[in-house]
Parts: sequence; C-alpha cells; structure tokens
Amino acid sequence: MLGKFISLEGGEGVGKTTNIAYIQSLLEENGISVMLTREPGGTPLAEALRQLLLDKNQEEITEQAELLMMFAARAQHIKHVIKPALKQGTWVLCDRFTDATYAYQGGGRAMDILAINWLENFVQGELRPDLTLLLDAPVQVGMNRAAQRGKLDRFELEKITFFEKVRATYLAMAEQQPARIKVIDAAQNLEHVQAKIYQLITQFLHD
Ligand code: Z5A
Repeated sequence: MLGKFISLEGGEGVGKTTNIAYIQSLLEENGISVMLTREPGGTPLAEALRQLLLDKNQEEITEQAELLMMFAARAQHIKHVIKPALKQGTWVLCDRFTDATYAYQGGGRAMDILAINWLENFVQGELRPDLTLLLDAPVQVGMNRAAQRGKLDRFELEKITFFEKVRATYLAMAEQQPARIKVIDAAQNLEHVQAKIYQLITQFLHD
C-alpha cells in the first residue's frame, strides 16, 4: 500500500517546525510509519541548494534562478526520498512543498504562475500532497516569533509587504482547494493549535 503525503505550510515563524513532531507522534500512535523531511532540502544536494538559497552573503540570486533552484532541489528530493518512502508504505511529512513556491515566488515575488505550474508538472508528474496543513497567522506575529531566534536569512530580510503577499496567496489557495488545504489559526497558543491539528489528522485518518 502506498504511504500518504502530508505537507505543512505557512509564513515564517508560524510554528511548522514546532508542530511537525507532534503530527508525527499522532500518526505513529495510529501504527503509521512516518518520515519527516523539509523543503528546500531533504537530500545532500537539495540541502546544499537550501544553504545557497538562504545565504544572504553572496551574489544576488535572480528570481528565475531562485525558482529553478527550488525545483532542482525538489526533483532530487522527490526521486531519492519522497517517492521511495511512499512506495514502501511510509507516510511522508514535509515541512513546506510546492505551495510554498506558489506563495513565495508566485505571490511574494509576483513570478509567472504559469511558469510555476509548468515546472510543477514537469518535476512532479502526478505527485501532489494528499493533505496540507496551512498554519496561518498575521505576518507580524510570525515575524516576532522568528525574530527571537536571532540571525535572519535571505528570505527573512524581506519587507513586511512581501510576507503579506505570501500570506494572501496561501489563503487564496486554501479557498480554491478546501479538500486538500486545511487552515489552522496559528496565532492561538500552542494548546489550541495542537487541538485543531489533532482534529484534522483524526478526520483525515477516518476519511
Ligand atoms: N521557500 C520558498 O521561497 N519557496 C519554496 O518553494 C520553499 C521555501 C519550499 C526556508 O523555509 C525558506 O524557503 C522560507 C521560504 C522559502 N523562508 N521564509 N521565510 P523554512 O521553512 O526553513 O523557514 P521558515 O519559514 O523561516 O521557518 P521557520 O521560521 O523556522 O518557521 P516555523 O518552522 O513555522 O516556526 P517555528 O520555528 O516552529 O516557531 C517559531 C517560534 O515560535 C519558536 O520559538 C516557537 O517556539 C514559537 N511558537 C510556535 N508556535 C507557537 C504558538 N502557537 N504560540 C507561541 N509561540 C509559538
């Protein structure tokens, strides 16, 4: 039996990293074997691309190069990690996937959605997440949380208007694809956020 593919999405500092282990434990309690991974990243080459993408101290990365590096990393990740796991029946829990490309490159950078859509089909074929949990919070809430971690990466140095566009794009996608993308109010405290995650995962397991 094939495993299921679940992605976690949202702006910076909304709590993806904090909640991914909780989701893993919920699935494992139900006897499911789970693999955690992230994008950009997940293989040695994709992690090297991630470092380049997040590093602010280098030559300017063009928008086109940024988009292609995201999909280059994704191609490696899908071939070497995601598909083999799903084939073995392991569920894949991924911190960000292609919705992030639509939100950051499509929304934040206003890149051509048709180009992103073409690359999505080219790199992924039929592969899409079965479920996406979108952690949503006002931009300032996420930025304040992320700022507590100290040093900012290349994306985190963007202006607030960039992150407002990212958030609006995520919410628009959730409205267009309500069966797959479930919105969680991530401005709530952790207890509330995890209660909602519990409800959504339980529902997914029974569908
Ligand atoms: N990117 C892209 O442009 N295109 C793409 O296709 C892909 C990615 C795949 C790296 O992603 C960057 O790549 C990302 C988009 C771009 N850049 N940005 N911005 P990333 O996922 O590694 O980076 P990130 O979004 O900056 O992740 P993050 O800042 O680590 O956020 P998070 O994982 O969602 O948050 P967290 O670390 O779990 O929580 C932040 C803090 O808040 C932490 O201290 C927690 O204890 C606290 N927290 C969490 N939840 C709560 C609640 N509910 N209440 C109070 N405090 C909380």
